Amino acid sequence: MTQETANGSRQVAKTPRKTDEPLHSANRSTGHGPVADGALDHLGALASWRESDAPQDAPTLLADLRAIVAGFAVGAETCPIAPLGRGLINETFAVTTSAGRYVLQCVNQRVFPDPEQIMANLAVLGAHAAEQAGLRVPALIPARDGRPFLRTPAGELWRLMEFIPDAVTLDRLAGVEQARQVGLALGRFHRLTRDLEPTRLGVTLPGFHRTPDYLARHLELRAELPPRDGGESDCMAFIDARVGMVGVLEQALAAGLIPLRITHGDPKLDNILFHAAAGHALALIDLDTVQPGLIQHDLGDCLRSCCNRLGESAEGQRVYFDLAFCNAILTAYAQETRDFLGRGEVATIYDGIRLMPFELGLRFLNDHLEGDRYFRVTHRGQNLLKASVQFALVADIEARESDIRTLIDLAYQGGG
Ligand code: GN1
Ligand code: MG
Repeated sequence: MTQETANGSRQVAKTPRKTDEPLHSANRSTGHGPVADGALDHLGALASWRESDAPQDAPTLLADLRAIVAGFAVGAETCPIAPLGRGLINETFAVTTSAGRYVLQCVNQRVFPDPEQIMANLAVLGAHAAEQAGLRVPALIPARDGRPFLRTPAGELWRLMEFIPDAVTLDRLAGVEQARQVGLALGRFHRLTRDLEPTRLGVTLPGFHRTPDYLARHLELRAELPPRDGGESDCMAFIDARVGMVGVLEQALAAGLIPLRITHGDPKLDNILFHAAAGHALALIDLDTVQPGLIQHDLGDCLRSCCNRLGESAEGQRVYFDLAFCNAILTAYAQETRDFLGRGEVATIYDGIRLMPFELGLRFLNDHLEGDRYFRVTHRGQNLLKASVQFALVADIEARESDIRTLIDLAYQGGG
């Protein structure tokens, strides 16, 4: 996957000016600093490290945001525009106007080479959802020129979506009933998109879950940059011991044992909306990576996020994979998917559960080695820490392999 689509004009457009209040799509829960100063500290720390490091995101100015909102026909803004969510890629804001509440988002074009393809996919998905009760795709608000997005003179692509009311995201799952809701939500997504021919959607992120490509990139980086500290060396040794498994899903696909389907691509807990009062899952959001893929990727990604109860930045604690949550998610997921998944798909679910945290660990480590250009970070070393957390999760999954396989078997044998 290309990570080199940095757009010079974007950097220029986002250079903070002193005359207005800057905003940032900060991480509320981690207290990720909101403004320009934090970004500059971060740069200072990097300067001693490697010259090619560039700021990942400079803050967007409130005045810019107001001008962008005015490009959509949604009435006058009535509340301050506020950063929303904890996404690591796009910038996201909540906007309230006289016409209602909305989610405003800038699509990160260093990550997504063709954001118009995302918007085209959303249109196909939205039309499919209109026919399928239960599949919720947030409505896009057209810009004043009628297009479903707005391009700024600097080339940024912004979109405005309906704000789904009474919905919340969860930092962590509080219990097995919430875990069950996660499994139902993902299973329903796969069930309701199963009759959508995968080729109707374009590829928005080429090679997104091609684990062998991340390994190949890793080996290139390693040849250029030998490990500089114990953390990097430990991660590299962990990877070396597992190179044999990275192609397991590609091989199954090539052998015709598993099919391509429509996948979400990023069904981590943050991307699942729950009803604030009733607690049931309402929708999967963050649909940019909906594209042809493998259900094992989605299930593995969802489980690595939801069953790691300490979170992606679990510093100094023993990372583990929670089997009770895994069981609740798998059982509910199987309830929705039992009648259409093939035997080969069920037989490779464990491979996906092991592979996805491994792949994410590789991606975090590669980004660390490349100078934190892809994932938003608050400080140098964060991607390395996150890589080691994912690898610890892989080790725990491996230690519990037979239990996890039993849970998969039970889920798919069970009735109802
Ligand atoms: C990114 O943008 P966000 O936070 O939803 C990433 C996922 C990772 C996730 C890890 C397009 O998702 O693949 O699993 O971070 N999305 C992309 O938190 O790379
Ligand atoms: Mg995402």
